[in-house]
Amino acid sequence: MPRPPASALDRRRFLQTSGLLVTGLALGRSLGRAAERVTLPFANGGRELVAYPQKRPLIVLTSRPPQLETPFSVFNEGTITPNDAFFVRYHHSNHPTSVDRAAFRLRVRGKVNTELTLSLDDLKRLAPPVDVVAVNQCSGNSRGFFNPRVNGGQLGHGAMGNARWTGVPLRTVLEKAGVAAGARQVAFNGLDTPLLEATPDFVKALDVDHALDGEVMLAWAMNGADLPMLNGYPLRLVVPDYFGTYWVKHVNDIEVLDTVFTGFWMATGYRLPDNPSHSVEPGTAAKKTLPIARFTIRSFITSVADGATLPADRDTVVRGIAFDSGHGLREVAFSSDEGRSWRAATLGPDLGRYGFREWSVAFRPGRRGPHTLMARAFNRIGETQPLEPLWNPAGYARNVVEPVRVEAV
Ligand SMILES: Nc1nc2c(c(=O)[nH]1)N[C@H]1C(S)=C(S)[C@@H](COP(=O)(O)O)O[C@H]1N2
Ligand SMILES: [Mo]
Repeated sequence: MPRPPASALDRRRFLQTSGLLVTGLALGRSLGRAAERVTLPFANGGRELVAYPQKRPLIVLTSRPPQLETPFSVFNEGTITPNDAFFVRYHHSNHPTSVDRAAFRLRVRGKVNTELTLSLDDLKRLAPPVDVVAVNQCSGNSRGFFNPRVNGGQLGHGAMGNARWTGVPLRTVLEKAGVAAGARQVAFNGLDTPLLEATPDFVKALDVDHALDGEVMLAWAMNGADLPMLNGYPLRLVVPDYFGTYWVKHVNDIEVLDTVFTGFWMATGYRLPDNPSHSVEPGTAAKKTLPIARFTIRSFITSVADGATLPADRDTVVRGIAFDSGHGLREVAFSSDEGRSWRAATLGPDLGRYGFREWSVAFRPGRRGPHTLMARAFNRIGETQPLEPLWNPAGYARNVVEPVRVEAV
């Protein structure tokens, strides 16, 4: 029998495993059977799948704080990631497990002409809601594949997802407050707090021009429903084509600054080598760093898993997804001969330049035996994925072409 844990979220899980809210998974556990498990394809890749509130069973990286990754097969089911399958990342174990919607207030303060305190209804009345389809991806997505390995959560490819976000442009809110002359950055804080006094609160900042670009959004809905609690209910920042670290959840405090923000999660954490490839010689440190910002361009084969068997003399439709840094995809190239020759895949519907784009290609092996499949995306400004991995000490922004080995029979 598990011991009753401290936080409300853990308590709910405790009740689940105690049989009050029995799921198939919990039942399996309470009968002493092994929980559902997966093995990610790197050393120490064994993981448990657990269903948190509002979530289907997801791959657990850590439970305090919750860090859950999406099983990769979900990305083959459609280009929109369902809310109950969307990954979860927290830095603090003190994260909200319930929020009183009516009592929630967003404060806008600092270098503004008028400080604001807005309820969710005030926010919704400010302007007609806007929508954007955008990928949210953790900086450390795919970190487990780094070689040499690096410190940090050893994630597979599941710390990403694509959703339709609904909210109000941040610009509308900042313009209502009136950004004072000389403003440099805008800092964002949410309801979660560190467990230990020594841990710095999770606060992120954007340059004022970026915050006012009309694309950055304060979102209350995801795929047409309220944000799931674990994805930031009731309000989060959406920063299209920027890594997830900027997408502050449960955001309730916005401060306009006339300085560059110096908090830990900007000045020390989430930094990349300051050079054009944002990489260094594997195993070395960077001399100069800068805050991580935009996504690197990526593509994945989703319909065929590494080690799969395919018919040798029939077509198989190989499908996948691709996304870039918001400039728009130009092409996804496909290779079935380890990158010696490439041909263009067919691109699926365009949901906007910030979302996943589906692609597909017909592949007939022609001979029995092993084949290596690869996808490589190109965007409109000529960016593409490297064929050899780039390395940085924090294990961020991986975007190498990921080969899939199949056996034709
Ligand atoms: N309040 C708060 N917001 C946060 C974080 C956090 O720890 N606290 N983590 C950030 C990071 S690093 C990522 S990758 C995304 C993940 O968003 P998700 O949990 O909705 O998938 O949330 C961001 N927003
Ligand atoms: Mo992240």
